[in-house]
Amino acid sequence: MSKPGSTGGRPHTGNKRFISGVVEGFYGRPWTMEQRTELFKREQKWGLNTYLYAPKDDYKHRMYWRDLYTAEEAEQLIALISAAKQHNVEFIYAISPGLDITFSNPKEAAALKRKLDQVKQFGCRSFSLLFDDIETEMCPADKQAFSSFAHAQVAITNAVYQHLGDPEYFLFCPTDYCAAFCTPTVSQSSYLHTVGEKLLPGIDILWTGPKVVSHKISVESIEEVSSVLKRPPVIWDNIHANDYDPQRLFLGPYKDRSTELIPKLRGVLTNPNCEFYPNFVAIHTLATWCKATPDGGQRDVEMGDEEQDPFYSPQKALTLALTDWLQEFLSTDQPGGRPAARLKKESSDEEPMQTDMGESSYIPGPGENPLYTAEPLTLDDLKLLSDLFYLPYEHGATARTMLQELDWLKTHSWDAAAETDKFSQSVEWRSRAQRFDDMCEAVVQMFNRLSNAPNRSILYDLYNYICDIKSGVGLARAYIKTLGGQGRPSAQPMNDDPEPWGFRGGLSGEFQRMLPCHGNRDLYRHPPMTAVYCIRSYCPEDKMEVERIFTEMKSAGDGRVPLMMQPPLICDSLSTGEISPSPQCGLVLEDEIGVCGYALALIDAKPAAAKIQRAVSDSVLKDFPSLVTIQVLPRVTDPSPAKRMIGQLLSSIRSSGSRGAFCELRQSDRRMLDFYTKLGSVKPIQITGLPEGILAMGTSL
Ligand code: GDL
Repeated sequence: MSKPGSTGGRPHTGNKRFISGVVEGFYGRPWTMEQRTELFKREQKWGLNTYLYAPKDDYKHRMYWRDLYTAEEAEQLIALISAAKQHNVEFIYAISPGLDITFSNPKEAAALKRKLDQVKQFGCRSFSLLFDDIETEMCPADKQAFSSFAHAQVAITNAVYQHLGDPEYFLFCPTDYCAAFCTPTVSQSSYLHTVGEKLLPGIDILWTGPKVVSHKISVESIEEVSSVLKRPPVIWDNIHANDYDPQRLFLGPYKDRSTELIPKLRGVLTNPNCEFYPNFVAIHTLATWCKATPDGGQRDVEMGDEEQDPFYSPQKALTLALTDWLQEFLSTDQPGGRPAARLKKESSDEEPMQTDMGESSYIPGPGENPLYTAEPLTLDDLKLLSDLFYLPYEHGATARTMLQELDWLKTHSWDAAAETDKFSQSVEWRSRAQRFDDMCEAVVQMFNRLSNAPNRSILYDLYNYICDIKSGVGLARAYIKTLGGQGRPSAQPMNDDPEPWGFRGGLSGEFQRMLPCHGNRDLYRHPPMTAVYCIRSYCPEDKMEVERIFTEMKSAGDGRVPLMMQPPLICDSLSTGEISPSPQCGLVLEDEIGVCGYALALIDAKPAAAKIQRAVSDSVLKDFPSLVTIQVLPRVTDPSPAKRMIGQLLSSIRSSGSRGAFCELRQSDRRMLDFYTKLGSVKPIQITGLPEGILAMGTSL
């Protein structure tokens, strides 16, 4: 590796080389020795120079930090350290003694030195002490010996640093390693001030930015912390870390850190996804970023856009990374692997990427099944994959479009039922539903091509995530099909007895959904609703407004039959105010214009039936003794207020002891018909003698 002071074409801080690379610092299964060696190769190829060994759940890194390595472990570490050297990568060995160290006990300092001496014997020259994620309260012995936690940490770190002979690279991770952890602020943090003043100047300090997972890191924030620490920090960047959420993976580009930061920092180490292979983008784009300096690189972005970094475009860096990654997907990693030979050729002029004409190749005879062939993965597939698993605070463009479309299709679901020739909304709804379906299909196709890719190691690291997104998208797709009236009952996500993949997320998902704030931190924020609705109890003064809505909707229902000629419904007398709803069984919906809907019920439907001389058989009334009616003006495009009202009504009816409720509908009233159908629990029922064009639906309570 380059000697101190040599820059390897990369930026300087003072006369020191800019530290760039990877920290294996996440919780969970550590990478294998083979993966780490592969990492060193990549780092060298892409111009990164450092690897910080800090796997949180490696026993001897943290939990049993005092224990020395066995001969077998030593052999592995020696090989690893030597592999790093071969690839010009600085291997920094980190230890995390903070869970239980007693700072004031000389035996503890001795144990730490003994352990690091052992690693030094393995050929390691660079070290790090980490005090992140630990209890901040000192034990009584330490309280007596040190005036603060910072003093305790600094004392042991300085002692170890000097014991090891002032290594060229020695990193310290403070307990307050981001602005959010500082009390009260970065500039007023006595902890950071002590660290800044007392830590020997040859020791560098790790910092994650404003938060543990920082969305953006600004130049000003780095200037502020540097002045307190009295040195520029090394960024421990958690932008691609995914150890805190098993459903997330980050395949977006390194982003929202201006390249103006580079001369103000001592270095950047990314702590990426727990899965090794999917880190191709995280590390490749960081390498592109590190090279993007006024002296080291060219301008990467057109002049004139103030918002953009002139030397680094995340989009371009992503495309570069994905283009290289595609090649890796397409090369087999299996000894004797065959798949590339059987990938369908994109054009007949092209040679297959790899031929496999081994003895075991089976050639189907006449009339036999042709061999299975898989479409090769494309760059567009990888772009889509990256968009679906982008960054912690941002979805990729396609993911955002899919969420927007789903949201629109949901809020305009009533348009789906509108008659095409009458309402242009329906045409729009259907074409947007088709577009959404196409986007879902692209996800499925991407999944298929990925799962046939020759490189199985990358696939296996991605597998759970791509299955998860495929299922999530599949549910949304089935839902939109159902709204559009094309859903097969078995495909309906909300049927009575769904398979376990119809209710996703396990217990943790259930906990989340039960919390009132569920979803309010979703990355896709709902566009502000234009209307605010209020549901309140019906009172006699609402009679006229309710009747007005009833008349308006009746005439909108079937313009061909004059109002007077339409046969009455049992519930009409409720809507016209001739019969009052039962207690707790009247609701009115208001928006900013005024009353825009109502829901009324009778616990006992008989008097209303009698009023229009409709004979409803006793057997029907036994199962469905109560009657409901609901109407909402077309300006209410959001179906949820109507669902709320019906839910509230049915719950009042149920608490009165009724076994069920029914309603009558005009067949021409497609909107209400659609509404009840989509509720799922309300089903058509047979009532003999209903006039033509009228049907009944009921629900048991
Ligand atoms: C942290 C931990 C790190 C973990 C990351 C993301 C630091 C300094 N420490 O706080 O080990 O991977 O969060 O969960 O970042």
